[in-house]
Amino acid sequence: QEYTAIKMEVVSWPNPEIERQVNEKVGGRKVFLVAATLRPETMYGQTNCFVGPSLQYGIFPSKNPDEAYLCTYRSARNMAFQGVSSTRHQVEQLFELEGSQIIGSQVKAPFAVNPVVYVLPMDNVLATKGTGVVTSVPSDSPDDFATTSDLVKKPEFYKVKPEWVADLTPVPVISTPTYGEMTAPAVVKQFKINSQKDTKQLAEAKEIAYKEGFYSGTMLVGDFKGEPVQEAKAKVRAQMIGKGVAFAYAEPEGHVVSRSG
Ligand code: ZZB
Repeated sequence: QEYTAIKMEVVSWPNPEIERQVNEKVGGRKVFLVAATLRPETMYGQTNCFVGPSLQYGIFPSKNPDEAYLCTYRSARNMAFQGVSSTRHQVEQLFELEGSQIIGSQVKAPFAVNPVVYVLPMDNVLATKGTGVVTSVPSDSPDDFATTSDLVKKPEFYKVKPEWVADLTPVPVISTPTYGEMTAPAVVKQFKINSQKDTKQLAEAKEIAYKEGFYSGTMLVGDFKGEPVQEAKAKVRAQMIGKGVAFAYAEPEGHVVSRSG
């Protein structure tokens, strides 16, 4: 599985204590949350970033001497075999932290209409897939739309501050003939999905949204506005990698629960 790893630079930590601990261990390197995506062409519509609140994360030095990457240990190990890390075939962890400690951070969202977004909790983040960091595009990802809707409805239940969820309105990125400019909200409605807990319907909704976006979608924003998603996808990815805000990240076969189709 070939992902695009999106580098989301930390602009602020949720409290001075975690900031102090990170600075002490990571030194002069800038810290980036690294989100694995299969849909680089949707990055214009990022509204926030998700981590699993009870998952373990680490901060790992990049081969770029002024950068460090926050992701799961498992994904850092894969990166060490893909020429991303400071050391080859070997993981050096500078700092370990739990997802709950990252929530409320602000990170840069490259290429997004919203340049800076909050890190928020998602129950369904899998430790066994990608980097454990998921960038959220509620216009085109049913999981992201269901989860952001939950957070807006019940901020105290999810232990998020109201200001963290004040600006999660989906941004139109892709138009599809069946669902218009808001594919994920339309599919979520069609499948009568009420929350992120409706995992079975969400898996089906994701398949539909993937197919519709990829085969029939047209870009509404960015340098490839008006082009079919099928053509724009690789071009946006190449631009992001060229600008140094993303890199290729592959998941070894057999270690992933891959989607069908
Ligand atoms: C942004 C995005 C925008 C995504 C979209 C999807 C969609 P797959 O197909 O199952 O491999 N993801 C990545 N890592 C994880 C994880 N550890 N746990 C849960 N979700 C994860 O899924 C790949 C997609 O699932 C990734 O692409 C990421 O969300 C999320 F408009 O990134 B995506 C219709 C989907 N649309």
